[in-house]
Amino acid sequence: MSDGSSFSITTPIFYVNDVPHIGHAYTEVAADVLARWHRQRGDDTWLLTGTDEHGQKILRTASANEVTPKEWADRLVTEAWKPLLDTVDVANDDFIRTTDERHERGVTAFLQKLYDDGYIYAGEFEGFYCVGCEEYKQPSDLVSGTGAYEGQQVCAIHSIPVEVLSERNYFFRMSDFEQRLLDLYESNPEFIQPDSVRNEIISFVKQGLRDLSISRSSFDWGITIPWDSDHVLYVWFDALLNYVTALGYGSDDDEAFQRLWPSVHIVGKDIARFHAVIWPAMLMAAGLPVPKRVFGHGWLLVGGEKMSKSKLTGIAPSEITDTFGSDAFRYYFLRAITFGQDGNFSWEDISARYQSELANGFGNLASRIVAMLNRYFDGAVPARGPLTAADEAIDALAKSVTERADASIAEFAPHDAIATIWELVDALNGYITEQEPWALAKDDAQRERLATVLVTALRGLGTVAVLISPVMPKATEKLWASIGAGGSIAEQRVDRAWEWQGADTAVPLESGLFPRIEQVEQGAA
Ligand code: ME8
Repeated sequence: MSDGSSFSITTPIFYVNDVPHIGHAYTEVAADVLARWHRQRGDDTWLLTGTDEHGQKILRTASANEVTPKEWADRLVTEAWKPLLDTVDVANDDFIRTTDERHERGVTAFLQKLYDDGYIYAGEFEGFYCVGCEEYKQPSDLVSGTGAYEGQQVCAIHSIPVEVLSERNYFFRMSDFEQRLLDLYESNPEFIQPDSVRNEIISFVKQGLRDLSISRSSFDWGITIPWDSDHVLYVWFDALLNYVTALGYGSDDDEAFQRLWPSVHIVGKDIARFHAVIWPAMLMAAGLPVPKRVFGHGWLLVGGEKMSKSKLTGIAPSEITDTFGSDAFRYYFLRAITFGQDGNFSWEDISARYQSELANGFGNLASRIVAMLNRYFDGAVPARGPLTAADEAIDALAKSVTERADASIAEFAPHDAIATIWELVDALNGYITEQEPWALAKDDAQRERLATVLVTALRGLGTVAVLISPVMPKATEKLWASIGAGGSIAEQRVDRAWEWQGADTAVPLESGLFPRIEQVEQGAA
């Protein structure tokens, strides 16, 4: 990608029935790191997130709390979901709520178009529904219940009985799109990633698609079907449309839609099917372009099980950021887990990585270089003399790390990008140990060599700072000010990170980049 490409990326919009846990924060952070990286390579970047507020799950939670569903949603958005973005330092460009007027308007226009074009018809629905999943279920999706639900068929995800529905509903002709979807997956292998998710979706569609029930008439918390006010829209049909209504689809001003659609969707693999089957079929029916890509990341596991609030394994993001800070949260989850695979969270692991990779690896490197420039050159950055092979190797590595990290991000592999950046951190630490600037400093005749070593290290450090800034915006901003580089680090080009030549001055870091953690709370370990 070059200057001026557009990179529009989304997170799922989250249900407001409960407060966020680290699984939600993980999705937010992953999308934010990709967005920040693209922004810092000059792409016209747009990060969308938001909340999914209709449907029975939220209606029931609100009733249980004796408030209206809108009051409940307002409370959760204000007190929990928007604050999450600050907690983990997400720089989103927009936040859409499915109760926004702009969303309801766009959804209504979309539905009417599909109805007018014959893609929606009235029929009888009989089958199962899981309110936890907000999903229609096939008998094969159910498992035998245990404990209180012994003898009953329950949802395999929520372990609670499903509801039996028998309603007159409107249906979307999804079965019409079976072959077109298979053609899409075949002709565009990148459309669904990673391959494990892609294979699962392909085999699901190959089993045959049924038409989808898209309306409910037994409750009224949802968007009214424009031609039949007794029905509200099925919550997933409503929610998926957020990705285009946020860009102005169905309004007088759809400039953003024209410029930024299609987007890349980052979702958990649990909801990849909705995004890679129902959503493109809806778009095909409306004659709109399908998403650029659907990336289904893995689950955060706690004690080997998918972490979830309903199973009481949920950990609030602030439990981690209060101890380690938002930068370490972001670094840890993107570094420790291969993006696209499941990963176990443990307090021991985050503590160990914080200490060895952040405090000792990167933090010490930065403090040592800045301190030596101050001690030996009063913070005035000298010019480099002739380069040795060791200096040239550092310069060359900075360039190759920049290029490889950029390529990894383009492939949605932030874990690889970070591991690559750490090659440079480790090489710089090794270089300083080998070059022994403290020994050079004892000999006046080695003044030029000392300058060359420290400035070579400083340049490498600047490259690391720029490259890791989308992951750790706060620590790198502080470092950028200390090495006197000028401007905000968020304005630096990641794809040119290796070109940074060093500044004129370096001022001491007021405190370490990664303060010592005295004791780690192991509450949820
Ligand atoms: O599904 N590990 O919302 P939701 C990793 N409203 N990610 C996790 C996770 C875990 N243990 N648990 C949750 C919905 N997530 C719909 C989406 S989009 C048009 C509508 C993350 O609140 C992951 O991204 O149940 C998952 O897909 C999402 O939260 C589900 O959030």
